[in-house]
Amino acid sequence: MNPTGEVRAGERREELRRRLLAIGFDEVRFAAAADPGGGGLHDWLAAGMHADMAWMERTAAKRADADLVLPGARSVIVLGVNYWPGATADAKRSTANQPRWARYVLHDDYHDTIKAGLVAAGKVLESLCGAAAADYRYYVDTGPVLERGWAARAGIGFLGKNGMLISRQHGNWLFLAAILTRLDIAPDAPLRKKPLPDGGREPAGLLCGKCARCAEACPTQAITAPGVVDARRCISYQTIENKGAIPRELRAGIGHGIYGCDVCLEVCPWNRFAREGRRLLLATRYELAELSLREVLALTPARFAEVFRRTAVKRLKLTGLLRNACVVAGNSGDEALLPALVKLAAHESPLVRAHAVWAVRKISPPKADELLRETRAREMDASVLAEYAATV
Ligand code: B12
Ligand code: SF4
Ligand code: SF4
Repeated sequence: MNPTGEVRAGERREELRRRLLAIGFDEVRFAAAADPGGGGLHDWLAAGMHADMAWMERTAAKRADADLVLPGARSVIVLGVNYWPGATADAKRSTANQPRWARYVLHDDYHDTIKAGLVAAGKVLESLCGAAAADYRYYVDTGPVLERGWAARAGIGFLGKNGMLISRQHGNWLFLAAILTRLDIAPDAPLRKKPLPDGGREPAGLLCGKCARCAEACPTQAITAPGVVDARRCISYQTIENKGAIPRELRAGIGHGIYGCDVCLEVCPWNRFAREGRRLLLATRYELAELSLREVLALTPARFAEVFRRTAVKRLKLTGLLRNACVVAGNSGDEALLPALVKLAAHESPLVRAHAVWAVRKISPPKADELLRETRAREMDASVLAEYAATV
């Protein structure tokens, strides 16, 4: 490293990598910030696949070009954190008829815990590189940066047909983060051997071969082409990002998935190389997977705040979680849940009421009219009345 902020290959660059690994990142690699890489993003947005995530549209130009985020950016430090829980903990994650949580959410919110690592990484950068390193931007799913594209560019892994950044060491189970800097750091090589194809876009499915397990397993057919996920059909979007009603035609596909979806990740053969994560930047909350559906359906605002404190679930809010729980209950076919669902059909939120009505009618078409007689008589909201009238 010299006073102009050049960090060429060699001892100093490897010292930086060593110190960032020691903080708790499981992958630390470097990419040159020069070429924009948003070709795929623009097509995806033009097709409306971002659903109502308007913030994706607003920040599209920045996402495609690091220079618009940090003028004069020269390098991207791309970081990965392995969150594979190991086979034993994973086996406990869900049993039949238990609500199923995406693995990533069974931690204190990773945006917070990994951010602490990024703050520490910034200090390392400053101490190693001095004034030239002082201005940088760091993100962990928190900024306008195409994290998977940069990770592929830096050689952390390849973009799978499921859209995920897949690592040969960690499979699909890597959180990604990025630091944009004006330092000139010699880049690491990507896994592809050929120059980049169209518009700086990393090829999807580089190491997938003929495999198509992810697209075949997706319960809602959300993978429309290799590497392309239509958020409108994706259970992860519907159960986390969508604040409104879950489209009726997608509810059955959600199965037991109460928050997020790991189906296209867990079927991937590259996971066989994954080892249990070190979790230096994570705090596990595996006990959440043991909550029964009955407990979730009975959550009060106070209990919700207590159970999901510090987790990403708190952003969904109680109404969002109850909405999802009603869908899972409907799919379970479990008549023992009917009393809890009938109670939720009188909930103060029309969103919860609508999904509770759907669930009661799904579980027991013959009993539904009788069970819902009172709530139906009192119902004034058009969206909920539509659920009473719909075919299930
Ligand atoms: C919006 C979003 C979603 C949306 C849309 C998903 C999607 N397909 O993009 C929804 C809510 C559905 C979602 C779901 C999930 N998400 Co999400 N999501 C994001 C977010 C915020 C933006 C992704 C994005 O830009 N999408 C638009 C598409 C078009 O872009 P893309 O998939 O990144 O791929 C493009 C780039 O790679 C680009 N590209 C190609 N070559 C190059 C080269 C360069 C240099 C550059 C810059 C770009 C580039 O072109 C590709 C498109 O063709 C990122 C965080 C971030 N800031 O990047 C997390 C992120 C992608 N999600 C993540 C996770 C964990 C998930 C889930 C697994 C959560 C779950 N269990 O429920 C699912 C997986 C669904 C799936 N199969 O993709 C992780 C993925 C980690 C990994 N190893 O890949 C991320 C990176 C968050 C993080 N910091 O860890 N997500
Ligand atoms: S996360 Fe689930 S719904 Fe979304 S593409 Fe993957 S398998 Fe399909
Ligand atoms: S499941 Fe198969 S096709 Fe899908 S990402 Fe993994 S290797 Fe590629």
